[in-house]
Amino acid sequence: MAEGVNANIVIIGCGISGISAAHRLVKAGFHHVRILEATARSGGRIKTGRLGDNIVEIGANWIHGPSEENPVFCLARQYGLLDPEALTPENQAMDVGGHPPWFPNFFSSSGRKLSAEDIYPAQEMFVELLNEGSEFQGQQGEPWASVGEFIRSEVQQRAAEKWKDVDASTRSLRLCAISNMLKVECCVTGTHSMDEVGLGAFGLYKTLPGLDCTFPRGYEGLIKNIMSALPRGLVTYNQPVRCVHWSNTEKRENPVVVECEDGARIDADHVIVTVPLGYLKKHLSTMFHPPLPLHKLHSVQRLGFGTNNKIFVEFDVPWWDADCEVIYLLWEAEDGMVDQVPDIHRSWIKKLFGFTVLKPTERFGHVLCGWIAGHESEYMETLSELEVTHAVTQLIRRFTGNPAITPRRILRSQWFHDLWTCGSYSHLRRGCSQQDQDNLMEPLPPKGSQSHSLQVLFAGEATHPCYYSTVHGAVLTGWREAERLISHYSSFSPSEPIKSKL
Ligand code: 6YU
Repeated sequence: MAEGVNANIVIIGCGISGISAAHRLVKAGFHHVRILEATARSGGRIKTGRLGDNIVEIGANWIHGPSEENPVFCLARQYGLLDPEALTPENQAMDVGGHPPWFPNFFSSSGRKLSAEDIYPAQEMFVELLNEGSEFQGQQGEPWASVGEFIRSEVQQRAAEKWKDVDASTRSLRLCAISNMLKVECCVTGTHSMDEVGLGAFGLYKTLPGLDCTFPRGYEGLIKNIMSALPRGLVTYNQPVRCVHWSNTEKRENPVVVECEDGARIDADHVIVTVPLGYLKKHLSTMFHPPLPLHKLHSVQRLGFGTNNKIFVEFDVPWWDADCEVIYLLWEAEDGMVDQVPDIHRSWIKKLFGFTVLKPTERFGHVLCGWIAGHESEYMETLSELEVTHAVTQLIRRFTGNPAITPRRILRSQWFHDLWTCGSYSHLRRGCSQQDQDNLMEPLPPKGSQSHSLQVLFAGEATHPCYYSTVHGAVLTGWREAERLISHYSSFSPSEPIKSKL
């Protein structure tokens, strides 16, 4: 380990995974750790913004499953960043399987407020199917390739049986609700359509107990607190990396050279790559020299990375119930269990499943967060703020039947067009397996090479085997790769050809 502490370690990306890796390495005594970050800020997809006087989260929103096993919860508690309710044993013990029991309001496209009792049987069936869909993991021969196809086929059969005595209009409404829930799931999973999400691997994603909670003063507080323990100057901002030059053979001097956009070349013993999978997919042909081994390259291409965006909308007065936590918008013609719109340019807004209500009202005023995933969401990003405001206003007027409702202001995220993210988060696309995740996280040079020098390591949310797409997953991958280096040097014998350098 004594020699290891002098190893030059470059981390690409100052999101939570890069910061977590740096933190662990610095704590373990490594002196030469630096982070190269493309943008002018730390945090990556953790990004707190403002809508008027309100704090809003442009990126990550919740701690999913805030309980003892969740490192984000433990850090946030340690730094005093959470409300007292989130810390209670009751909150930590609530196991909701990733679907918090929020109190809903339902509206239909003909301007009616719907009775929740009419919709509940559809919700119940949908959640049951999501749970069943998770059980094919590890078994051979799932009945359908995708979660979307599985849900549609099962709902068709079960509805014919269970809802046979229900009147036609209620049955049709429930099928519209299934369309709406598929759109919700597109947001949760970060995909264009649930038909793109593999059924066989769906169960790989694991939830933790604890009722999801937020950071009352913003998620970026977590970043600031972890960063404050790192040496000053450890991060170089506005320093995008263009290419990582690695070597398939053992080299004594400068095993890796990191080439930056501005032409700077930085020597390193080890590089930890934490760029988002979306960025990696887009720059796959230029980011590594030599190119990634084929098995790794194919896995990067196979794994899914989609878009989920938010549209915050502020009102002078609420048009939803005081206890409402989520608003679902059901299109009455959508009884075909669809989660994609036929003509994106004309009807992209139909993909927005509805809104979550920012609580508590005393803190936020009357602010809703609209959710929209997929290509419709990517198209929304290309429109002006005025066009988005117009579309959202028309939508709300139509669903409430109130032509006077006018938002005070809006703010939307644009993750697909973010140059350094290229989407929102990862999922296991149809055809993917655990092997693809293993390939993605495997260091370079790969297994079977002459060299075991851990030149390039891979962290970031997409590399976590069961908490991908989350902040806690990203933290754990940063720690994992830091530990990989720490144990590499702990087991290091002085005769091995690893050099040290200042
Ligand atoms: C969570 C939540 N949440 C909403 C939205 C988004 C995400 N997530 P980073 O990208 O942070 O860092 C990489 C850095 O690299 C970055 O700074 C770049 O600028 C830099 N970089 C890139 N290229 C570079 C180059 N060439 N050179 C140098 N630097 C470069 N997670 O826990 N709770 O509520 C949400 C949500 C709109 C966009 C989220 C949420 C995801 C997290 O934000 C994300 O995982 C981490 O922040 C990633 O950190 P990182 O370090 O890896 O990358 C079955 C099944 C279902 C599965 N899904 C269920 C879970 C649902 C996920 N939840 C999502 C929901 C919301 C609302």
